[in-house]
Amino acid sequence: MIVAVKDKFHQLFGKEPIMVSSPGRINLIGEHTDYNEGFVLPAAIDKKIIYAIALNGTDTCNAYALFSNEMASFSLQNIQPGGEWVNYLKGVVYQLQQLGLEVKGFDCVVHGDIPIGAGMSSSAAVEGGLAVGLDHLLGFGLDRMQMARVGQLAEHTFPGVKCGIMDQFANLHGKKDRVMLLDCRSLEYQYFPFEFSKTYKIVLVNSMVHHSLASSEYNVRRAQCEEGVAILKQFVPGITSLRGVTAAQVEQYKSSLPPKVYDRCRFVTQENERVQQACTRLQNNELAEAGRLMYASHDGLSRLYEVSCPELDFLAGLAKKRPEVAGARMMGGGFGGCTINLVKIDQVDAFGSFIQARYKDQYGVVPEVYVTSIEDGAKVVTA
Ligand code: GAF
Repeated sequence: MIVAVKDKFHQLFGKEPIMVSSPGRINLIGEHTDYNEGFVLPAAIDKKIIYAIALNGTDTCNAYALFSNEMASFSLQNIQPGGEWVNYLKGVVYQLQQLGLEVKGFDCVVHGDIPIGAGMSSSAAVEGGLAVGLDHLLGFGLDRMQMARVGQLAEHTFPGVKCGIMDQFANLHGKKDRVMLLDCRSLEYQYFPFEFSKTYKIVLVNSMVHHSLASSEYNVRRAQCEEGVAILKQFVPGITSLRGVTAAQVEQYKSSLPPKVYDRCRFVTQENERVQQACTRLQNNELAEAGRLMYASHDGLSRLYEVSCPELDFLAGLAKKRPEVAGARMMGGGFGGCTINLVKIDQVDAFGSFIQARYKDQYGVVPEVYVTSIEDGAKVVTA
């Protein structure tokens, strides 16, 4: 893929670019906790976005998407939201400008193999890749957390999704064969060796469902959590997020919370506890216990947070019956996309064929199956 992107860049712009590889991410557990200042357990993976990028000495940014064979251009002055994939690029440039950095015009070609809308965060990969490329070309000297914040704010201000920091963090901090425990309040993080990779693989199963309400419902969930915090503040003084509340406290103040808000708060506080437990279990290589926490996470996402869909429930339910699967759940924002499954290495092919056949019988569609590996975060590479 890198060679194809570079060749296209030469053909279109006739000069030498730098190349950036920017990964998608998985998340073992800790969903919808990031914007509640909770815990997440993500990793960067081998699916990626590739950029070829060079400065062009003008005030215009030209971007060619190889996946759709489209050129889009925008001026550095007065950048306004609009467009599909190019909206993410505009958002990044705009947010770099907001930091007082002098962005210069550039030409780029972008391509990738992260399935769009599959919950593997192709958007954070587009954002992080551009931030890394521009930081390298223009010598901004931004650290990785600053770049993650640029991507997150780009997402808030341009596509308008009020996302947390997990996806951009994972994209920019990933390390080969390591999962990361991120505390989204302090932004402290730790890398853990991916011990279970000796016996298990992370397999993603794509439901092939893309619900258009994903972004609007995402923002609704966030608002419901904020409503919960506003109410719970009366009883737990000084809290600024659901991170300051335990699942037991949510139970204690249940009668003061509207039913949906209660469910959302219950899920988030329970999920935070699950992430910490799962982390210990994974470090001790207690996969059956870690797997149980993943199934419990799915259950909560489906019943309490209501961000699953029948297809994802079906996939998680199928996995739960299979002895070769330690744990499975829906992954990412929800309303479609992938399940993440921990599958015994020697059973990966059998599991893939089984789940494809059963899903096709049920929904008439063959789900794509991706056997992933854990890789480094976004970086400049040589072609
Ligand atoms: C999306 C968001 F971008 C993340 O910030 C996170 O909230 C996730 O949904 C759910 O855990 O990927």
